Amino acid sequence: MAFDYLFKVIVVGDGAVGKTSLTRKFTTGQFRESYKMTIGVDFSIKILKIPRKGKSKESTVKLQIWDTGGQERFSYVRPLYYRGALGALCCYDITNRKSFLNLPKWFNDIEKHCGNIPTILIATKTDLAELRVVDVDEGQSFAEQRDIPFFETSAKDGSHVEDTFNRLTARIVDDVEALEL
Ligand code: G3D
Ligand code: MG
Repeated sequence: MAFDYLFKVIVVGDGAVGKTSLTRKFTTGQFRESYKMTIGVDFSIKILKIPRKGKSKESTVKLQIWDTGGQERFSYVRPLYYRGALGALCCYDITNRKSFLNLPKWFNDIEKHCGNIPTILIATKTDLAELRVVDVDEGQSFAEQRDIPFFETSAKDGSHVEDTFNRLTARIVDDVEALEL
């Protein structure tokens, strides 16, 4: 299929926050089906149509989504994982405070390897409301401090999964098209 752009994006965050589940839900529509634990660096592909401001034609984007099983913590894999990424989803789990407290580390890694690329803060597992330990307000204010978008998602019920990837992709398209002008 013809496409206007090919973008690499990365999904980062602590182990077990739901990075693979989010990516699989978006690319296959399924949760906890036919998916293996992430072993090493893996990527999924999805074609998206992004409306363009003030133009009738939409942009077709082939999104290459990189997801890892934590191996990016090893110095020899990390550059490969981050190299060429044009956007990032930085994830924490609303039922795991440590994953929220570790966010600055992930943001530092993105900045160190990719510079100032479009990044979105993602809270995962909102279907587990009774197990929530990180309030919406905390995620919201973290995102506001960094001036980035924030979405609360669930790979299980699909809540805001499409929105996150569409928003990130639209931001990258905006950046690229601003450069082309
Ligand atoms: P990771 O890729 O960040 O390491 P995974 O995380 O996608 O492998 O998910 C880790 C565990 O959390 C998995 O459970 C997965 O099913 C669960 N999970 C991921 N997203 C959600 C969600 O939105 N809702 C719920 N309820 N669970 C989720 P297991 O039991 O397989 O370890
Ligand atoms: Mg994984």
